Amino acid sequence: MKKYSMENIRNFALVGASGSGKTSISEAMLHNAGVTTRLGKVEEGNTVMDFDKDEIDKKMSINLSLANLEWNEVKHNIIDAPGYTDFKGDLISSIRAVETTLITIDAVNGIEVMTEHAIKYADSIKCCKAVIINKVDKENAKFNEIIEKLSSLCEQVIVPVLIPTGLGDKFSGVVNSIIRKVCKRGKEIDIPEELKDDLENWHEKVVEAAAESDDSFMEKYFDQGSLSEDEINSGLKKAIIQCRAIPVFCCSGTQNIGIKEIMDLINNFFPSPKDIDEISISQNGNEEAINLGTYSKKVGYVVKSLSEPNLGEISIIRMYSNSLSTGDEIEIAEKRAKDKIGQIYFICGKKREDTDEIPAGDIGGLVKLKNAKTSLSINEKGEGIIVKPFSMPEPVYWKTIKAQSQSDEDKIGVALSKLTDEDPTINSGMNAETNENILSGQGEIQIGIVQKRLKDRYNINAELTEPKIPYKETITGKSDVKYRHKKQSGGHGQYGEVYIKISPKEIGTGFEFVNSIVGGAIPSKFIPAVEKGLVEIMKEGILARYPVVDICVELYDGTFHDVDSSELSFKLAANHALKDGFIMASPILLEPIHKMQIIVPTENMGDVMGDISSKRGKILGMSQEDNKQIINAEMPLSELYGYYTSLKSLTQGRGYFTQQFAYFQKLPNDLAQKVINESKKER
Ligand SMILES: Nc1nc2c(ncn2[C@@H]2O[C@H](COP(=O)(O)OP(=O)(O)OP(=O)(O)O)[C@@H](O)[C@H]2O)c(=O)[nH]1
Ligand SMILES: [Mg+2]
Repeated sequence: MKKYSMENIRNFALVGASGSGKTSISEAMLHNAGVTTRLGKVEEGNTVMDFDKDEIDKKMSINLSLANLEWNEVKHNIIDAPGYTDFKGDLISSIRAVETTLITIDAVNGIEVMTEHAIKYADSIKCCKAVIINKVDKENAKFNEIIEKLSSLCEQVIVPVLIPTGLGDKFSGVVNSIIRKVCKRGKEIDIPEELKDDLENWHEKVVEAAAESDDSFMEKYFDQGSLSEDEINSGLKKAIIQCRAIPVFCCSGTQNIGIKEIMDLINNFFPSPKDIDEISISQNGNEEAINLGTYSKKVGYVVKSLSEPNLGEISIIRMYSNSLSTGDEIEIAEKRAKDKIGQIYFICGKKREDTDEIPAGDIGGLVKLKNAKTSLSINEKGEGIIVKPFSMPEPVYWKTIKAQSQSDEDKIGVALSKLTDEDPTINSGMNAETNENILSGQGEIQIGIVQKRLKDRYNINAELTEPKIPYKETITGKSDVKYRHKKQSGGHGQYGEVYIKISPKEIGTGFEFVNSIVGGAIPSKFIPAVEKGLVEIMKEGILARYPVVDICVELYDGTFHDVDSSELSFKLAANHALKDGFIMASPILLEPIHKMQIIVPTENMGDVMGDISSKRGKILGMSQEDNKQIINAEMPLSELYGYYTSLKSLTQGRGYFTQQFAYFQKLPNDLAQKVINESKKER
């Protein structure tokens, strides 16, 4: 396998909304570079990147895929990231592995939710950006409007570099605003008259962006009003690397028009790993940066760990400094766990090619490492360097997952952990309160794929149901009760009597036991048993089998029997006393309330706000950002579990939200009654 110096490598990730054409564009690139002999089609399920069975079935990417090609002596490592919102984890992981985020926009749909996510994520880790407006061959395709929207959305200067000769069926080639030439199928043609004025304006933008990247260029530009061709080229590249400018290209991925021109521009203007000499890291909790020019130890990043029937068990790794070779001992920083490097490959879709090392700046595949999980960092022992630290999005979709047989139940834990290894936005874990295995993630399709892969890969049948709500029980009133536990029917009897006062405590302050026994009314050796009995029944729940919280129980009197009293008798007496006293103290159910930030297009705001109120939600405040409304709200968890689906339908998939647990509050009586009846039925 040919080796490339760092200057001759271009790592970029195709990211953006689902259906915008990322897989089709990478397919055209691979075809132009001679990696394939014919142009595959997503519809026909024969593209290089969408090789997974589920991807072919759904005609969309589900996992990020990697491929490499050579274009005029330069190696392109292309990551094709899935665009569906459920697969945000792979979008984030892709952006962390490359120098340039190549954001794909559908010329008909324009800027979508995932376009904005991609821009936000790339900005948050200072990754260079470029934009491709794809599908300009389609009816109703737009170009200038999208440029305007991008200008209002991004801090950077938007520099149109490849402009369509026309839109829809008038699209036949691209106009390059740097060299002021029109290219049709790789051939330069004369500039059509009607484009000449616009081209001058676009070219001016290019020169301005180049000038702003360097003081001496700026000076010359002010003095002479222009720059030389070399200055324009080096200035524009600098502006891209400084994250000051975003070049915009246009093309048709399926017609393979404009793609070769884009590949040339990637060679000339995208940063190589050598151009980015610093990466942000965190080490022992300190956020800092390492200089890749001077740092000599091994630093790498697990872009994706995959167990793929076609590809096998593979960890895709981006190396930032030093290199990885077979036999190397490494450490997974986040886990401080060791691993040993086995066979190494360069990856092209589902194909892999043996190689002996992954050098700094390159991306390759390893036989799956034991501890390497998507988005973790690779170091030398003891370094503890986390590459480009990033917090994964909180879950917005939850299901209870249950194996349908005991033998499947025994296997499901290991299988789920393998599947969550692949995508860190998927979590599975027992909810100790409801005793359910909860699978959470970014959406319906993602969780559905997990269920399907349990079946396809591990032959496990698992059912997905709505999770139970971890309600709590408490009281609002007081009661004063006594309970005598007495079993004296010959032989060793049982006897214990307790007098307790029960009162409510502030929500969230927990349980308090007060021992006010005087005069040995109850021998002190039995007092712990009383408390144990209280705690036991509190765990089990009284009203509807949910944990009892935030009460104070004062034990102030009791009676005992010299022979028949025991820890058990007093535990049982306390058990029953609390059961009776709790019911008499105006018991209520508490429900978990989550705070949320909901981001929706302005035009959907009215519907979304109405929907929040209909779900017993509370709107705390609102703010506007560009054409979006940010709504801060609170909502009961019981309504939040289904919120992903309703927000999707209210906003046609353009709304999204984040959420965190906030506090517990009283569940309204009518709903509480339903929960109580439900638990009675279950009992
Ligand atoms: N007319 C036209 N159709 C295109 C073009 N590019 C892609 N398509 C079609 O758009 C659909 C989606 O293309 P994909 O390449 O799968 O899009 P994607 O961005 O990879 O989508 P996800 O994998 O879901 O993120 C397919 O039906 C393609 O044939 C284009 O330039 N012009
Ligand atoms: Mg795709």
